[in-house]
Amino acid sequence: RSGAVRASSSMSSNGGGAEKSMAHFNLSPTSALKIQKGDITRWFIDGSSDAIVNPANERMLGGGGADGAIHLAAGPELRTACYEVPEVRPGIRCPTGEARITLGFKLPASHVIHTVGPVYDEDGNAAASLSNAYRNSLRVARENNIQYIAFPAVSCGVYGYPFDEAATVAISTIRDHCNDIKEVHFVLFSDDIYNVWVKKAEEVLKN
Ligand code: AR6
Repeated sequence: RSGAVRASSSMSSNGGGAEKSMAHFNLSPTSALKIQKGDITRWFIDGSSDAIVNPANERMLGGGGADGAIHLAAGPELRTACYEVPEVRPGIRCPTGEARITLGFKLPASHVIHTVGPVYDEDGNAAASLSNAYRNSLRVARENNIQYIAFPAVSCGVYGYPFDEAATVAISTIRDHCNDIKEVHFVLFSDDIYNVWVKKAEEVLKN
C-alpha cells in the first residue's frame, strides 16, 4: 500500500496560498471534503474502512474509463463479485442513480461502491439522477460503516456531463448528505476537472 494518495498530506485551500494539489473544506464539525488530483485506483486511507466509488454502468460487469481501470487494478475477483449482485431486471444490476457495494480485492481500498451516473442529458433528468448516484453512494457507505470514501467525477467521461454542472450537483449533494462520514474525497484525473471542482466547492460551501 505504498505510493497512494494520503489524506494526511492535505493542506487547506481556504486560507489562500495553499498547495494546489489538495483542497480541504469542512462540511460539518465531523465531516471534511478533500479534493485532490490523482488516480482513484491507488487511493486508500491507512487502517480504515474505506471505499472508492466506481462510475459503472447498469450491467456492472466492467467497461472503459475509471470502471476499466478499477477492474484491472482489483483483479478478476471484482468481476465475479459484481456478477453475483442480483439483477433487478434482465441484465441490470444497478439502475441509474443507485449504488451497490463489493469488496475491493487487490485494490488498496477495502471496498468499492459501484454507482451509475446518467448519460448527459439522455432523458432531461440528468441532475436528479446524478444527485441520486452521490446520495445513494453515501447511504450505502454509511450502512456499511465506511468512514472514508473517494469519488471520481461521476458521468464526466464517457457519459459526457459538463464539468461545471456536474460539480454543482456533486458538491451540493455531498454537503446535504454526508452525515457521519468522516472524510469525503474527490480524486480527479485532470487539472481541468480539479480546478472546476475546487472553485465550485468554494462557491457552494460558502453559502
Ligand atoms: N482515477 C480517477 N478518475 C478517473 C480515472 C482514474 N483512474 N480514470 C478515468 N477517470 P468515466 P462516466 C475520470 O468515463 O462518465 C465506463 O465505460 C475521467 O477522466 O470513467 O460515469 C462505464 O462502464 C472522468 O473525469 O465514467 C460506463 O459505461 C471520470 O473519471 C461509463 O464509462 C468519469 O469518467 C461511465 O461513464
